[in-house]
Parts: sequence; structure tokens; C-alpha cells
Amino acid sequence: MDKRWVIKGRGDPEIVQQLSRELNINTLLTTLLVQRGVTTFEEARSFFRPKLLQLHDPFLMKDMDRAVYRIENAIRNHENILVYGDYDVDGTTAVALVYTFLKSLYREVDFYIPDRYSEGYGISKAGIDFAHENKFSLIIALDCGIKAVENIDYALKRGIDFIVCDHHRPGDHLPAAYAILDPKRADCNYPYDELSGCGLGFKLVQAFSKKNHMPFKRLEKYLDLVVVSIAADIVPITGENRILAYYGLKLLNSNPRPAFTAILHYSNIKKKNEFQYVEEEFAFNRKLTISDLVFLIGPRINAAGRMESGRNSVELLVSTTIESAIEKAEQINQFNIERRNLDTMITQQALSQIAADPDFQNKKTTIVYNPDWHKGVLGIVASRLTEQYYRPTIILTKANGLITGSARSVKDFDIYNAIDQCIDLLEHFGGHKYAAGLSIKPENFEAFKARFESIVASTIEERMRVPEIEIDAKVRLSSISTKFYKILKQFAPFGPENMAPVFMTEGVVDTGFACVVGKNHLKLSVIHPDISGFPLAAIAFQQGEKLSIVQSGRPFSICYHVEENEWNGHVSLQLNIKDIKPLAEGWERTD
Ligand SMILES: [Mn+2]
Repeated sequence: MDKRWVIKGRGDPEIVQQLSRELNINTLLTTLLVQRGVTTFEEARSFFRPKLLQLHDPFLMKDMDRAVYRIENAIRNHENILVYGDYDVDGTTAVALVYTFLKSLYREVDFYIPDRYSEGYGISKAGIDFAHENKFSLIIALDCGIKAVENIDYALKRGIDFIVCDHHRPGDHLPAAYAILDPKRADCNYPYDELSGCGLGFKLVQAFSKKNHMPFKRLEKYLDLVVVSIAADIVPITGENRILAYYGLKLLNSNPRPAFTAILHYSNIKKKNEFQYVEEEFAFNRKLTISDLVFLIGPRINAAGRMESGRNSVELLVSTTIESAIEKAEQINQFNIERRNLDTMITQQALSQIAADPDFQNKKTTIVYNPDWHKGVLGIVASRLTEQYYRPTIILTKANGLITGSARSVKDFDIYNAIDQCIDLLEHFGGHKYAAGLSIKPENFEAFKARFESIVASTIEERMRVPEIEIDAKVRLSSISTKFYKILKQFAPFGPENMAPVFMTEGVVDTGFACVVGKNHLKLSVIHPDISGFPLAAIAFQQGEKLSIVQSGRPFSICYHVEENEWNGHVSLQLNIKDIKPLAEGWERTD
């Protein structure tokens, strides 16, 4: 598929120059810093050297004092405490964190994860009934609860108090919880509002420890859970999240809890897609990155919630010995294999449905429906089809008499808005700009399909129909040196709002040995034809079809990440090429 290359603005040249002098590094590196919002010497220092001491005081959060007081009181009065969380990665890591922390101080603590299918997202009546029957009088809700106005009233009537720790946007009314920790509350002045649900759980235990004069050191062992939640929930890796992610990764790479050792054991890290070739052929060692957590660890924790119960995930996360973790991880790995098989099968069925539609080429959307598909993997399949055809996509199945499914969008197109214009045809609908869920009565389905297609067709801009590669800077190959990379590496951890930089270089040629290796990967070595310099090794994963551009003898342009490649103990730089175009083709600029 053709991609648009879009070059980011370079930032204020005066600030770039000034920062460059102060830090004594070149303007290419300072441009990258300024693009990431780092504009002063002080900001650069904390960017390159994140410190746990820079974490905000948890008591700056609205209601934190009340939350801590209520927990202290519960312990003093021997109340039963129930830690309640969502079934996804963020929810289960949050529960594991708060549950183990409290359990290390106090016996009468248990946890509860609602069933994805029978109870659904958020605080359920079934969960409250469970608490009531088992004499819990305090529920700490993590990663959910901010909109549970009715069910928290239901709990209150049964003598159960709630502490809500949620990072979702509140509705018009807050629930009648004893304390509500949510940095997105209008009346909360906490300096950072992008924490994950598990990050909020961490702030709660940080506050409890601080008030009770427990050393911060005792909390560091929970940071692996926090970084996994940050990665899986796709929150920005900025501010406080960046500090938590930095130390969380450090812990995961040095001394992970048994659960993560076990999950990695089953995920055969050598099979990661982007490094497929390198790792199948050579032994390749490197540290875990945020994207490993997204692609290897996250799906395995999620699989339990999708296929059986999120309770399994929490039990794995809190295991204290490697033996018990391996046992549970094996089971979860089975769920993940089942999930993957379902996902592959449904994707194939969806693709053949599309192939059988003679009108598909003329449409601007992808909508596929099969009453027999498993609801738990529809979102994943929708994402896959969005990648494949690059259109607003809806995948549906039948459940409880309704046609119900998941929607995914392409960059800049607001699918929530488009579906919202069909609201009169829908039974349920929720979500945000890029992802939504909906259900429709069967008799309204045809009308919905037609209206959704016509709304998308009349509102989507031409540019949104072509995937885009955002380029941080245009550079000469001579800028890419070991010294440059040594500093670039310190921009990590990479993730949303601090992505690994993409560079573009125009007018390079191959040194003559380009070839296709492994599963359609293009291996080449690039150089500027008119400037002396060393050739740089490059690999373009799954782009074997571009061999002809490279072998044409004419200069071409590349955009790429810079990486380190370790081979036989020898470390060298390698360009990981995202796209290749003949030199004549243009690019855009977003100054
Ligand atoms: Mn969350």
C-alpha cells in the first residue's frame, strides 16, 4: 500500500540553537527534543535522567486524603476489603498491585474481576452482591467506576463504601463514592492527568505508605506492573508516566516478578515480528521495550479475560514462585493460542466475505458480519482489517438477539462521530474517536450499513484514505553515527507522544548487494552516490517487492528508524526502513 510521507515541523530555530549550545549536542538532536516538548536545560536533564524523586506528591490528588483515611479505618476496624478491577491488562495489573500491597499489611483482603460477557465492563451488580454476601464493607475500584452512579448507590444501600480509582473521563454526575481519585475530574488539580488505571493504584499505595512512614523503596517492586499497564493502555509516555515506565522497564529487564518471567518463557521473544529475520537466523539479545510489552505481554494477560476470566490473570500476576507462575502462564498461553486461532479464522472469513462483495472497491468503509463469530476477538480483527484496507471498519456478530460489534478508524477520521449520526438505528453505542462498540436490532442493520457508508463517503478527506508515515527529520546519512545513536538511545522509553524518531534521507543508492531474505525482507546497504562515506546496513521488513526500486541504479529515498544490531557479539548500526520511494516522488510538510 502506498504511504504518504509527512515531515514534522522543526520547532522554533532560536530555541533549537540555544538548547544545542547549552547541552553541547547537535541541532538535529535538539530538534528532536523540541519536537517532544523539551525546550530547556532543566527539562532535558529530567528527560535524559528520569528520577523517582520527581514523582508528584500523591496527596495533590483530589480525595487522596479521604481514600487513605478510609483504608486505615477499614484496617483498624477489621473490615473486609475487596479490590475490584476491570478485566483488561490495566485493570488486572492495578488489582494485582493494590491487592498485594494491602495483603502484605493486612489479612482480610480479596479481589474481584467481573466476567467480560455476563457482567460486562465496570462495576456490576453481581460484583456488589458478591461483596455483600461475603461481608465486604469497602470496595476499592480500579480502572473503572467513575460512571457507576447507579451501582455505587446500590452498594451504599447495602452498607458498602467505594473508593474509585479511575482515569476515564467522568460523566455529568459523579458517583456517591467515599473517595474518587480521577485526575480527569474537573475539580482535581493533580499536575498530570494521563496516568493509567494501574498508575493510579500506585499513587494510592504511595500515599498510604507516605502517610504511614513506610519507605518508598518498598514500592519499587510494583513498577513492573505499572509499566505493563502504561504500555497496554497506550497512555502517553510523558511526564510522570515516563518516569514510571523508565524504572518499570529497568526492573522488568533486571529482576522481573515470576509472572513476567513465565509469560516471556511462553512468548519466545525471538519471534517478535520486526526482528523476525535477525532472530531466526542469529542469536539476538536485546532489552525489552515498551512495544514488547504491547505485543508479547499484553495480549497474553488479556487472553485470559477474553477467553475465560480475568481472575486467572491476577492470580498469575501475584504468584510468588516461578513454579506456580509457569503453571498459570501455561494455561493463559493456551487461552492466547485459542484466541489467536479464533482471530486468524475470523480474519480469513472476513477477508473472503470482502472478496465476495463485487461492490467493495467502490466503498469507503469495511463492514462485515457473521452471526457465529466470537465477540471477544472482534476488536482485534477490526484492527487487522483496518490495517489491510485502510478504511473505517466495523466487524459484527450476533449476541442476545442483537447484531453487535467493534469499530476501528483510520488516522484523523472520527468514527465515533460517524456512528453517532446513526444513533436512531442503534441500541447501544459507546467509545471514542478511533474505536467504538455498538449494537443494532437485526431489522435496522441494512439501513445502518447504508447510512454509515454514505456518512463516511461524504465526510472522509482524500488524504485520510492513505496511511501516513510521520517523519521527524530529513537528514544526510553522515549524521547517523555511533556517537549520534548513543544519545538517541537515551530518548527511550519510546511510546505514544515520544515515538522512536523516523528519519528521511533522499537520494541514496544501494551498494549493489541488495537481496530478499527470510519472509520477504529486503536487505540492503545504502550510500550517497556523490559524497564519500561509509555505507550503512539496512533492512526493510516485509518489503521484498521494493527490490526493483533499489536495483534500478537510480537514487531513491528512504525513511527509517536507527537501531543497533548485535551480531556475533559485534554491535553495529542498522537502518530499519519503513518505506522506500523512487527519488521523483514527493513528500509533505506540516510546519
Ligand atoms: Mn485503563
